[in-house]
Amino acid sequence: MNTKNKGFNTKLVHAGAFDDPFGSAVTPIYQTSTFAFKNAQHGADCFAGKSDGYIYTRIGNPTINAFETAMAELENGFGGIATSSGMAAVSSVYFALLGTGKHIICSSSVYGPSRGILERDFSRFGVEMTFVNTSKISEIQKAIKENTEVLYIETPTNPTMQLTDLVAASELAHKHGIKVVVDNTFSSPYLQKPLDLGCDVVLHSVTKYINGHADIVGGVIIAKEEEMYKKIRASMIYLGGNMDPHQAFLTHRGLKTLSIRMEKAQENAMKVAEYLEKHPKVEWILYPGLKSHPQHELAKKQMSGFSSMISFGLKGGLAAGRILMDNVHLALLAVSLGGVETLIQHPASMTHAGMSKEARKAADITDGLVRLSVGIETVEDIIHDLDQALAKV
Ligand code: LCS
Repeated sequence: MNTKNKGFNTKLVHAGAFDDPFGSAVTPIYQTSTFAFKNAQHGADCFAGKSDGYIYTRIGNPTINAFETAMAELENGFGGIATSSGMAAVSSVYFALLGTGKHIICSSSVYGPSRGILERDFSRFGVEMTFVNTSKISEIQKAIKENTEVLYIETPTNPTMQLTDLVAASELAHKHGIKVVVDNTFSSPYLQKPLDLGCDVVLHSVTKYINGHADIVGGVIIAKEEEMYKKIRASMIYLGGNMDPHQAFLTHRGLKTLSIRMEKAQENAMKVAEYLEKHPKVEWILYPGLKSHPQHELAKKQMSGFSSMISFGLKGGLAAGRILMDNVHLALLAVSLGGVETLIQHPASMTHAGMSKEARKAADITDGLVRLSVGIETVEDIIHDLDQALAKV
């Protein structure tokens, strides 16, 4: 079915599907590493790009391609590139767009390894980098250099929930010929479409809201323009960070319910955030849906909902947070996020432990910060769980 002009929910369910010879209602798993050519000429034509046809699963595969097509339609981009993990998506984009002597500006608070691979590995190849709070457009402006190639933004950021104005950031970057890459993991295209807001590339850890069931690790990149799409796909193929067909099948299955999962999760998150905000043991809380969030107005403008990630700190800091995490029963004490189950974790000792203490401080990732990924369980149960654990603090 051609879903190009259909609504978002129709795209979630049908985009990417192709005519199956047996009429299969869902895209089958083409669990194969390679594809037979009709003859030698066909093989040569496939490699020369003169004929459509699959060659080898690292290069392309019908099951993976169905998911990539769906994601490109949902993000309003030219094409999608599915990867083995969110980090394979991040590193394929860096690999494609950076090089010796090039400079990248990156949000200071991003998922730890998205920053770590720049500091530890790309720096070894002569890539220059500046980490700034991209929610302040003036800080981006100050960081721009002659050789700046890429502006890499997470919004909202993991785990500090800072938002960046994507329209303003893209306008500024494009004036200087800089490409804008957005990690849209925390929002998903259901709530935020960076390419529509002027950005050039969007990527996801599909491990999170896109798949939504905590049973795969994966990633995807979507480029707005054909040239950029081809450049990143070529790099992904050489790096070898492709998704596999079974992973693509599961992720595409999860994707179909993105909107109803997100609606329920964010409805729950709003109630949990309101509960925590009033709790006497909570010192501070950041949730874009709360009026107290410093960028609540930007969230309303740029996103169509507030997602289900909450960061907060208790009076008593880390010691109090540890007691809370050790006493929850329904929420799993686990990293990752965006699944149907509620998760709680401590970024300074877990997801962002790889950053130096100074870098964490500069990025506002305090030792007392506790991160909650609110799931779709009965909200009274989630609140009751937090309530009984907070009573022990
Ligand atoms: N981008 C963001 C915003 C993420 O949160 C993560 C993983 C990645 C990229 C990397 O994706 P992966 O390779 O894991 O699929 N974030 C995690 C987190 O906050 N806890 O565990 C993983």
